[in-house]
Amino acid sequence: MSVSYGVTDRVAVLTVNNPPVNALSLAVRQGLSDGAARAAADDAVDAVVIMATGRTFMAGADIREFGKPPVAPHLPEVIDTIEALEKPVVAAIHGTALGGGLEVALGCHYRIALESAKIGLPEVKLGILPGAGGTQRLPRVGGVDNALQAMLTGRHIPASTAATWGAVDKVLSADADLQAEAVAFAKDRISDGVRRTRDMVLDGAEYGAAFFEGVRASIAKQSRGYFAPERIIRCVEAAVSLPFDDGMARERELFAECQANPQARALQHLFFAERQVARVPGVTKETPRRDIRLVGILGAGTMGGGIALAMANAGIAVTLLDTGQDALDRGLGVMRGNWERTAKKGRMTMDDVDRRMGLITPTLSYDDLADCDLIIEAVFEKMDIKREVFARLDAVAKPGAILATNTSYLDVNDIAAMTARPDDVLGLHFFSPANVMRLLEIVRAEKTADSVLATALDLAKRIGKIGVVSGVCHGFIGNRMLGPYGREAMLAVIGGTEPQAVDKALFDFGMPMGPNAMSDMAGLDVGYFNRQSVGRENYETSAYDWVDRLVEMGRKGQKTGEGIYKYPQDGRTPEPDPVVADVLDAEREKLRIVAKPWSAEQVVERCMLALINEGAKILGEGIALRASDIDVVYINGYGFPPYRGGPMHYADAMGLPAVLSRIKALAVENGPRWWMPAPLLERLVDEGKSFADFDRENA
Ligand code: 3H9
Repeated sequence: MSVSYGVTDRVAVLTVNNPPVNALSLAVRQGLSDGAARAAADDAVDAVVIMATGRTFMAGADIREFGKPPVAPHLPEVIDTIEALEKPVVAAIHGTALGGGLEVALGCHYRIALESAKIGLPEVKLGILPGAGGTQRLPRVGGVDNALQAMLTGRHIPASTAATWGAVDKVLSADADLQAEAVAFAKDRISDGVRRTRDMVLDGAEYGAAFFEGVRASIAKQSRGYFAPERIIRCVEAAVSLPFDDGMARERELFAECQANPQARALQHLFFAERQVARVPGVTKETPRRDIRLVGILGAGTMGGGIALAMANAGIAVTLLDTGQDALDRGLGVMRGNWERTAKKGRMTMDDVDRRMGLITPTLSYDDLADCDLIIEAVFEKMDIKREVFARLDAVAKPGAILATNTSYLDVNDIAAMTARPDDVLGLHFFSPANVMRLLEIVRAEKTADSVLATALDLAKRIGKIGVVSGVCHGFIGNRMLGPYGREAMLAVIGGTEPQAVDKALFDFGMPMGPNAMSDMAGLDVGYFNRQSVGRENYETSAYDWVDRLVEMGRKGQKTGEGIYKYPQDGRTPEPDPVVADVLDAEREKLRIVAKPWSAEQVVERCMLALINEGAKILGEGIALRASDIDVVYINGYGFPPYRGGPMHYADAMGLPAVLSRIKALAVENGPRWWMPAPLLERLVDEGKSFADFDRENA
């Protein structure tokens, strides 16, 4: 039974039971509808409570039903039936009342919630909008500004905050008996009668065109490229200017527009992709985990310091080792500064800052790492140094400690072989700034034990990261794909496209910044040294020789004030530099290249096809477990626009036959060296399949 019906003290209690999150599947909608009708007709009932069992109130519509033909009763009708009851209806909320779940609660006449509960309308994250009255009812009960904030950010709002908005009538202590309290509350409402949200009148006078223009301006930056936010604003414009039923009709129309937009499919793909990453062969609930209480970090620089911040933010104690007192002091100073800035913004107290600093113990001695459960090295990216570090760690670490390298490119099998315990070794590749970026690539080496991998996956969750497992290869999933993408961008420049035009094309596609600006930010010398170490025969020299000239001129990017761009204003805002144009001209002459600018479409197409083809190779080689894992990596680590679903979903949306035929055409135009189609891509096209099919078949 998805919804049970019981009567206590003349109050009907409808209890939803649809684990794991009580999504509003067809059976639940039917159950609620039937339950409401039964309560209406039941002479032994004067009031109604709607609640849910398990870990949460209803967390929304069943996302798995999206894209399938809708089956009645539809959620808006179910909610109308509940709201129309002549007996007071109380929603009793625990866990999270999200999306359609909150919309059910808003259709009830009253709402009570445990202190630990949260409410929210996170549809925007799925590329849609609240489509069961949320856009019309939340502004009425919670205020227009609050409702807009909730719907545009998708944030979860604590019950106590929702109570200050008027969206929750009573907050109960977290350990209260919710059902008993709800029944008592409902009985007390019998004399008050029903209170229908649809009948609440919104005073539209305050909310004219200027107000909504202000809202649009305030979200312009974070919602760049997204389809749903503008439609949410239009729904709220309707809420303040139209009668309830007309507002509902407008919501229906705009909801359908969102559902039909490819962004909805992309974002819903991402929702499930982010939940798939934790499914890893060899790791089950039963796989033993190791206890991580104390983490050792080698290197107090930007990366080590960022990892230490991430650990301490999650309440995990850290022993931070560096080779000199100055480096340690500098690192600790940067960390304190980081937290103090957060405190100044009001997001933590100075006591929190002190508490977190108290979790970090600096040291200059390897011996102090002896108690650590996990040790992560973030030292200079050179194999000789890593080898030495791991040999020393092997000597001091306690038995069972996990040894991790934060290398971005180096062979984790080789690093593991430096120890007598390769099964305890893995890669934990954080992205800078490590306390901010959500991605953590977890590199499973040949001998990494399942328990080590399982522990790393759990730890990722504990520190608020999304952990994606990668096999061993040069650059793992993300940086390996970045290579061909960057190559095409740099070829566009030497081919005659201005750096700012290349950057604009990819920015307009939805990337947070273009590859030239990104290279300047990361430091042009990083790639320079990497190219020197791999050797000229292993990369497309014409793409990068002009960049190497800049580095040799001392132009290393933002840190030297000049790189591909110059930065005279504030050290961060790029401006084109005629000196670079001269360098490019000289290089073109040397290479006998006649400058012919690429169009924006050409830039985007070649960069994306390069990314997709490399992704397909990574998938075919088994470095990534799923195409959707690659999407999660690229969105969370490299700023790929979430509303395009990641490079592999983007390829599926283009159609793999079209992708393959363009790659083959580029191989003809430019030679096969960089454009050999990935064998997996060819196979999938032969079989008439997509990357999503590949994932389904390999699940
Ligand atoms: C909506 O309501 C539209 C309406 O306005 C209009 C209708 C007309 N459906 O996240 P977890 C699965 S749109 C189906 O790991 P947690 C999830 O895939 C919806 N399945 O747990 C996973 O499955 P598996 C608006 C769902 O404790 C399992 O449940 N609502 C749904 O970390 C556990 O999930 C939302 O966007 C769903 N709605 O977090 C809320 N939700 O085990 C989406 C979850 O097979 N949900 N699953 O991998 C969440 O934000 C989190 O799941 C929640 C729990 C916070 C509830």
